[in-house]
Amino acid sequence: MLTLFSSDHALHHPRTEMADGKLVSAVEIPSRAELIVDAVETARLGPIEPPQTIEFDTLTSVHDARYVEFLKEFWRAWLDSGRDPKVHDAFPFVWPMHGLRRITTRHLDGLMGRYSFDAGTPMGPGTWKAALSSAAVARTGALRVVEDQQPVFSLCRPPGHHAMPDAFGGYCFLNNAAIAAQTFLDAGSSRVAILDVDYHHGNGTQSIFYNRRDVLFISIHADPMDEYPYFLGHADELGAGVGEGANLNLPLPLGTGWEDYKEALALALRTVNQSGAEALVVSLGLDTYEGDPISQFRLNTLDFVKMGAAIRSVDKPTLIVLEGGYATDALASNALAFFEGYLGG
Ligand code: OKP
Ligand code: ZN
Repeated sequence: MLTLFSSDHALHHPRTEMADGKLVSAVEIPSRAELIVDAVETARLGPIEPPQTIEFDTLTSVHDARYVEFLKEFWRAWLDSGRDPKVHDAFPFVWPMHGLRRITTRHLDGLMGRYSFDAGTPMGPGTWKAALSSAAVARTGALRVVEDQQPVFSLCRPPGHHAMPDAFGGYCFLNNAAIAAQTFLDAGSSRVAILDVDYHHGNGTQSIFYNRRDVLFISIHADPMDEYPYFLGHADELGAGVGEGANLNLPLPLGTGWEDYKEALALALRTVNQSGAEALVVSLGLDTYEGDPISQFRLNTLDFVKMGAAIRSVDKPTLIVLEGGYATDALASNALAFFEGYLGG
């Protein structure tokens, strides 16, 4: 299996994030991707290649152009506003909600609030370049699936599934899975399914395609009544307009283990199989692991073998896109376990 990877991911290296009323150590850190790429290499899963450059127009096929412009110009604006160039974790802290106006301000704090939805997603000098490389890894992955008619692994970092049409959050800036799905459509697929198995609901991916029929979004995740992102990912969100019926959320209780997880996965896979989709994008989060530091499901390493095997039963051109997973001591083995099951190793 081909893996796409860009070392530019490491240009985004947050040290801290806002949580529990204080700054705590960041968990979405460069070693995540390094551990997985090393494992792919050591296990000889196949070639590891860099992505092609990605066009601005590709980004704006799923994101608002002014939002993408904001991300691109952020660090320059930070410096121009006279702020500390040594700071590398910048956070928004005021948002245009609850009747406040969604205005694009001159002040950078206003701009950051306009284009974000949480305070847990640090931005620094290299964030844009890293996010761009991650999107390119996803896009090139989809192009290679079309070209080679083989499954491909896009080893994306930073992750993407929380990134909204016009807002960053949840460690995500550009929606890699959405860009991949759109790439399949542009290459001729009439319908694409996205299966999101990250522990957290993919609110960004859902939002991007909520009013569309051509992309079916299916997500298995911790119940947002009890878990981030709280304000989206509930079972009654079914899609809207012509997209009604093209969105399926399968929230599960905190503490869920494989016995219950596999039932939800079977339902999700049946839905994918019956959807008429001509390609599949898997948003693969490894944070459903029992030892994940910020998550509360109970899958073990062997369960990832079973998950990989179950997902492989879908007979469609498939791109696997990396999302979350923060247990650095187990990321390599969990990724390899998934691919062992997926590739029938
Ligand atoms: C990104 B992905 C924990 C706060 C949680 C957001 C989690 C984003 C997860 N102290 N903050 O879906 O893995
Ligand atoms: Zn997650």
